[in-house]
Amino acid sequence: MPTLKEVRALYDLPLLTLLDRARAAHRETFEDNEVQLCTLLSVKTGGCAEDCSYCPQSSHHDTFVEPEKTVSVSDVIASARRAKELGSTRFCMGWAWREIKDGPAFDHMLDMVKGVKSVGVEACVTAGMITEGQAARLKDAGLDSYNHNLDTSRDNYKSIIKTRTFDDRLATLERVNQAGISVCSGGIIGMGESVDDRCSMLATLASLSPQPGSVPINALVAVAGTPLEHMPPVDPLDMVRMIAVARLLMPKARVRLSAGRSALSREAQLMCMYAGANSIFYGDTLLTTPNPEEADDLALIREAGLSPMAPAP
Ligand code: SAM
Ligand code: DTB
Ligand code: SF4
Repeated sequence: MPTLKEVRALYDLPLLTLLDRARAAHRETFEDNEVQLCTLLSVKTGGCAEDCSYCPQSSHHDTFVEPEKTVSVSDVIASARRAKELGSTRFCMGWAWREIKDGPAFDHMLDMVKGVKSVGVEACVTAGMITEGQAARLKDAGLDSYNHNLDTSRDNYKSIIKTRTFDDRLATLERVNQAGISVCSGGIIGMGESVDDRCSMLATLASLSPQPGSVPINALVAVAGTPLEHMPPVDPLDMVRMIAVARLLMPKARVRLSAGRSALSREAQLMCMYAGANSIFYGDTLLTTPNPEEADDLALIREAGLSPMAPAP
């Protein structure tokens, strides 16, 4: 595991030196100028039992999100098909659950994964804690990746979430890895954490074996009614540093410039990509909060000469 001191030394490099190093690491593994477009769909929205301070879907906070009826298997597959037509090569489905319970809802999840795979895109699920048996069944259904973010450092975890522990999180990631599903795990900045908290989270992510195949870096979307609603906006250069350090520590991972893009200028987004981000969520809504309009993203991609990642043959 890289030590906190080592990670902090990277984070504190002069920004342009950090960018040079991250970019060199990036180009060793990835196609230059390529960005993967991912579509997010909230299959089960709101009413979650966990108390994550940042989350508008927690039943502990009174926000604009109202619990909604779960999306049907056929509607999920139809939206994956639409996403592919629009150029996405990865389809990420979210459930506002603390954990997966066996039964009809889990059986539907398996059918959704099979259906999404048959469309010909990568399938990712994020649905809270899972057991060994459930991870094995998801793998059999063809799931490529399971998202479960560490969100913050071990030390800061208790101040953000009280209904589960950092070790619960790591145990789920271990089960995902054991089942042979690629781990997608990252975190959020802008929740009042220190720079050491950010670096410590990245050190833990980089110490997973194997390392995550996908690392989403989110800037907090401060939602009215959550305990973090008054957090000041993230400095875009902090996103750039986080992404560059993630790229250096996990050179083979797809680093995703995730929530918070609506608050970033085009220049800041491009700087994040220069630092090693090679994926964005594409579509005007994340799970429940706004994301840039498709047309604006397409214009940015075109004007910067980026190419959306091509679908697997
Ligand atoms: N319930 C599952 C879980 O927590 O693992 C899956 C869905 S949850 C919404 C997925 C991730 O979204 C969280 O781990 C968190 O990183 C991110 N997220 C949620 N609310 C956010 C916010 N307001 N700003 C930025 N990221 C957020
Ligand atoms: C991730 O790290 N960010 C995405 C995805 N993984 C599931 C979700 C962001 C959610 C932002 C708040 C919302 O829209 O509800
Ligand atoms: Fe529930 Fe996930 Fe939101 Fe936490 S982040 S409240 S577990 S939906």
